[in-house]
Amino acid sequence: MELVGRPTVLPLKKKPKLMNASSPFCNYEVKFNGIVLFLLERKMGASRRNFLTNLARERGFQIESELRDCVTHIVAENNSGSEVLEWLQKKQIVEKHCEILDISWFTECMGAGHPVEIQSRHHLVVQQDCSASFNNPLASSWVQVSQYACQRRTPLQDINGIFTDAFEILAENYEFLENKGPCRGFQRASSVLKSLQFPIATMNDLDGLPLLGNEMRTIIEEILEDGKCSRVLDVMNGERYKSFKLFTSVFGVGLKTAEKWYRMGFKTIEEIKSNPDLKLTKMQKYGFQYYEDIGSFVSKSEALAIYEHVREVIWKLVPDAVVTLTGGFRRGKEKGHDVDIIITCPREDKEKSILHNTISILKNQELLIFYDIIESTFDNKKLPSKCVDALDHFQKCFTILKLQKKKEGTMESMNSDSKIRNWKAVRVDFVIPPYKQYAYALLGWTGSRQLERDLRRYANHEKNMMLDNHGLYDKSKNVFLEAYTEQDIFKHLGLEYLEPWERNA
Ligand code: DCT
Ligand code: MG
Repeated sequence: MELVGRPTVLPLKKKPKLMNASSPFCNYEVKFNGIVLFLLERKMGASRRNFLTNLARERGFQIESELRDCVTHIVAENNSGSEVLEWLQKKQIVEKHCEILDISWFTECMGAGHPVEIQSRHHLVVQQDCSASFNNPLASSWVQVSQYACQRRTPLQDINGIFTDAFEILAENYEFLENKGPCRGFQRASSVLKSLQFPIATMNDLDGLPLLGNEMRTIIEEILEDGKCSRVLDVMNGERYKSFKLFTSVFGVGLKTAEKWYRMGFKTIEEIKSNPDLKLTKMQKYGFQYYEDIGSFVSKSEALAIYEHVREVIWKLVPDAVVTLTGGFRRGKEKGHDVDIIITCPREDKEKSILHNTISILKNQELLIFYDIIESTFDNKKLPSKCVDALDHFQKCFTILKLQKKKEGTMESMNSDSKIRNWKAVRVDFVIPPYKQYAYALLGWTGSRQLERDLRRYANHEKNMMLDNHGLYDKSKNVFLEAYTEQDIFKHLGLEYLEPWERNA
């Protein structure tokens, strides 16, 4: 049985069966128009309700003693959102567009002497049995929290960051230990919390949420009580975690190299950089040389400046080329660790020459610090990969480009070396799919990684299909499904479309 946890702002459907009169006996001065309160007597008791009613009226709030049409805010004490709903249902009230709020909002209003802004913590949360939602007209518009990120809308703003940060540190630690199972478990749990539109304030708020096992609940409970989790702090202070975090922050350094350097006893970037015996790849050499630039975030305006420059270069070569800024910036992020650009052309095979020509122009413009071209091994007859993390086979290029600074000294977090130069080294990735695969490549490169994994899992487990960055294969019909837009792909999968900024899973 899946349960639902949502705050209560109720757009309830169907015809109203409310009392029609609108405050005919309002014999006190109303100071705040447009706000009409109703205090629920249930669990509050008649005498406290009377007392609070008089108090609010003295302060100029309109309070109705019956649930009339004009009521805009229902305030309850010691009730959950579900209990209030049940009460409304019993009263056969099937339509009411109003806020259902906890007494804390009312108390804050009384303290302030005026209506205070409603925060998500003021909303009462509903735990709703989904099987009941079919019979329950109040709940029919509510969506169950799915175990798949592609069935959840996940905006950029994460109001449960205190929990998701903790889960992500634990996931990362398991990744460093190459222990995939618990790593995925924490990543998925974090992703579920990221999709919530209310902050977790009590353990009851977790009721019905998928993928939150006892281990996760214990951590949430500890954070709710202490504001921190000792297990997470221990991980963060662990030597292995600290070293892996540091080493993998260098461009070109993966888990294997990090493991090697950790075993060799290195602790700092300087130690590695200055050790003549270490054989570094070209990528790693540049990674160390521009460590500070690359390690400082790329801002959205920097990403746009690079994207627009590259697009101009490409359009001079191929005027009808499609050039799209993708990755985190397409999802609305304000900063990222790199710039992801996807390039194609509607004219068949015309995309094939774009990358090499673009690279030579960037070289001539002296903007190219480093590049590594990976040629395409894409085969359009091959079935999509079964592995949810499989990389694609399109032609691509990993680069470090020089981004000209607009004004001297405008960039923050520059080291002394980069203060003298008028450019910043930025990581830029290019991927060049054929036009027929563009929509799949765009969906894949827009991310987030968790969303991509869940799209693939969903296709496989729920639709008997195989999805990757190259295409979607329907195993029941033995056909590849064509798609020219991301909307086409969501439609093939029977999913509601998610805008890029709703994919921050
Ligand atoms: N991706 C992919 N294959 C790769 C690398 C990435 O399909 N070889 C996908 C997953 C997410 C997306 O492309 C962009 O990758 P990143 O740049 O790593 O992620 P991001 O969301 O852009 O994060 P950041 O803002 O830190 O760059
Ligand atoms: Mg990126």
